[in-house]
Amino acid sequence: MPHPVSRRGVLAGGLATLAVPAPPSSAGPAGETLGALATAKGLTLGASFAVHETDGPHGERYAALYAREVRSLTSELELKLSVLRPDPDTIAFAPADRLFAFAERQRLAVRGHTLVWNDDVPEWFKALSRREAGYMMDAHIETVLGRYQGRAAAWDVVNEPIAPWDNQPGNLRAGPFLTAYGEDYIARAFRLARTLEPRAKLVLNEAFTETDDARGATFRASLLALLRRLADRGAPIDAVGLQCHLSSRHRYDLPRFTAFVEEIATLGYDIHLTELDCDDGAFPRDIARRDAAVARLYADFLGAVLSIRAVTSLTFWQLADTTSWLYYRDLAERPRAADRPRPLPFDGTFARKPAWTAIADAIRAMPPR
Ligand code: 9MR
Repeated sequence: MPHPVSRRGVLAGGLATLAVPAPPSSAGPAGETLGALATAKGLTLGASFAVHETDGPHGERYAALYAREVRSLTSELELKLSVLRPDPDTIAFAPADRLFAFAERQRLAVRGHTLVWNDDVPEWFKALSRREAGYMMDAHIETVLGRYQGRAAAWDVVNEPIAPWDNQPGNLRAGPFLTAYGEDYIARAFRLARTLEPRAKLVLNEAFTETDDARGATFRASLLALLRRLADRGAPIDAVGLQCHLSSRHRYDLPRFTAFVEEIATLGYDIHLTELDCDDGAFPRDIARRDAAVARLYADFLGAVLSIRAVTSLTFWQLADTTSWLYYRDLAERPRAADRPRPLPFDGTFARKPAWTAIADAIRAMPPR
């Protein structure tokens, strides 16, 4: 998927230590945070976090929002191959080191994202021979897990293995890892990860399974078939991550989607909702109506999916509208637009939106884990 250069450029920031101020009054009564509500039900609640955001003008408020509202951080950029390995001779650990340090200071868990993804691969890596790419996959997993051993609660070991448009057997995504080892790259990555991380939850993370259309149906069927093949081979996978980038442009059949989630659960996996947000581009322009429509989609979706006890973790893709990938993408594509995406539970001033209330209500209503 595309990534605005502007976000990359700022990743090289220094090792600033952040003093996190007391929560602002908008935090509401003590304990009234999404993280606390979820913890009381046995659900881990988190959000993706981009450490360079803490260097911006809103850095302290951004850090405070995370420290207060969530229990877990997913690295949005810091552990990706393109960030960690900008060229063959460099391993750029500084951004990920900062992220782990922040999480540990705030006593937040980390979801490491991601070790093996046939996308967002740097150009030099794409030029490797098959053998070299295979060697590098193994070395990358060993290097990254070796450095952060025992410090992440979960790892998205393999991200987005399915891509029907690549026309590969099993609808697998093409790329250097598939080329190097064939489908076995997936089981191999998990086996290797398990040797270094005996306790962390090892996750296979996938996109596009949610919608009620041909693409959603293909992703659901392909993922279930892949999970069965991986189970047959004894791949040490603990949980399946469903990204859940919801959109105003798509239709959802929630009974059908929850039946699919139940089927994953019956295969013996936990389910992590890993990247929840809502692209509101096709909702009404009026902000009150738009926010209400986003809140309704969150309420309907979470009301259905959180009823399944095998869903043990819920992560938003960022928390505030103005740090969302959708916001940055819109800024790049429509620099002069007056309206911007509002996909998340907090607005650009980090105040709660109706979506926050809808999410809180869904967590209050769900059965405990
Ligand atoms: O939000 C992320 C964006 O800032 C990056 O530029 C992009 C490429 O690394 O990845 C985005 O996050 C993606 C995630 O890693 C995998 N699922 C889809 C997410 C949104 O594109």
